[in-house]
Amino acid sequence: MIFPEDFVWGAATASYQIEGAVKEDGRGQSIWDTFSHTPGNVANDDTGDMACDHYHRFREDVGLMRELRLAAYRFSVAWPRVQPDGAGPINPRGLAFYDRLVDELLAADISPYITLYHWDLPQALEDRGGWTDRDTAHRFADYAQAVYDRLGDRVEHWATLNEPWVAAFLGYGNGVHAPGRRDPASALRSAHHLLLGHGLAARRLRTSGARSIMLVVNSSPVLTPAQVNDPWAVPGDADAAVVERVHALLTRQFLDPALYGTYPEEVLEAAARNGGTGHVQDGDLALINAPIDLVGVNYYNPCVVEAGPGLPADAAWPGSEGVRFAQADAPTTAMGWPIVPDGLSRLLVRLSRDYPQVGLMVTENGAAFDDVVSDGRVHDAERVAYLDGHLREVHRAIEAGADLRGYLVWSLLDNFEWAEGYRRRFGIVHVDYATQTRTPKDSALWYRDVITGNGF
Ligand code: IFM
Repeated sequence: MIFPEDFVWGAATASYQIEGAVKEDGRGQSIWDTFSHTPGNVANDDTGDMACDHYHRFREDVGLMRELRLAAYRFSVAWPRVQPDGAGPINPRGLAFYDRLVDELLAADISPYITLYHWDLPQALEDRGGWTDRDTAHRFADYAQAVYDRLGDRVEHWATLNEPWVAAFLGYGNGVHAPGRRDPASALRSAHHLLLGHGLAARRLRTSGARSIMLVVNSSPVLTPAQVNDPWAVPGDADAAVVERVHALLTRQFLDPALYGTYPEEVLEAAARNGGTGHVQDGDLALINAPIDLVGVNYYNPCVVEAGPGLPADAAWPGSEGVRFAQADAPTTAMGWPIVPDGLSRLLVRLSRDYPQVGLMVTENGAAFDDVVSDGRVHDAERVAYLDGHLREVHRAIEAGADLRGYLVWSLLDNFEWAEGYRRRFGIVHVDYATQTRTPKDSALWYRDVITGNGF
């Protein structure tokens, strides 16, 4: 099972999850600093204050990437490091960190893939309304420009946003993520302003000369319980209707505006029932529909639903009235997420048919398990099986015609898993948080061999 010659193999991380050094070199406060320091928001009241101390250990971490033969490393830039208040003066010491990191990666022959926004909004912007405020989209474009001006001479691959669905609907909808607001209308407004920020930033990047621009979404195939184990199962009319509605709320809400300049009816209806559509101004959709090259797909598990007549909308899913979110009949990871590898090929094939104008890249895929170090090794056989199963489905999607450019495992390192804190380990490299010792798990060594052979 050999992958295309130019297939890109790599790993991904995000700033707040690994960097630590939250008060260093002029970094401003982010919404995740505020949120994690508010007791009760994060398991064990963990915070990203230290995380993997990557800010000081990035050279060691790049060394690990080189040993694992990664060709690409996707990381995010912390907006409050670069622009402490989210507007106004740029902090050169913050940018200098990413400058050093990029140079270290290039010296190791690893391509940097930069994500400009992976959820650490400057707190000063949140104090002015955060993503519910249209102005935040314009501030994001200015910040993107500042990062590009410093790194664009060496970095080819740029992603604007990571998982805007999560930022909007967990951040402003059910409040499980920062900033912890719970209001469906705010979540829908935020989703639109995130998209507007994407469009404005993508245009600035393109005009400045960026060669490869990407939007990264968390996407899942939406399936009925019967479809999880039987791809040929045909749902009844009521189930089929909720499947398509949830697909529109999860995936089309972001990719239709970005790639076609339109909103699905289901999203407009949800907005009409939750505060109205006044935040969508004339010309916005044309701005959002900026030319991009790739869609990044973060896949972990399918979304399983069936008709649930009379049920109210879930707090994270405005527009989901009458939908029952169901369990998949499948084994689960330590997150309780069902393991359904062929969900990935089903998803990739559908996305490549619905959006043929862009290439696809799996920008995150991986799993948390309860790993233990023994005699300097971590025998994470379950993670190896998870990655093996999913990579076979990536290959299957390519054979079915999907224009798939690469695969980035989530994550390089165990790290701060948002509301779950440090108790969930997604890394292929184990991190002992007390000593900051890194130990490549069996999955890292296995992945290195897959990369070396460009397949199995
Ligand atoms: O850790 C997160 C990441 O920040 C975004 N995608 C999903 C991962 C696992 O939950």
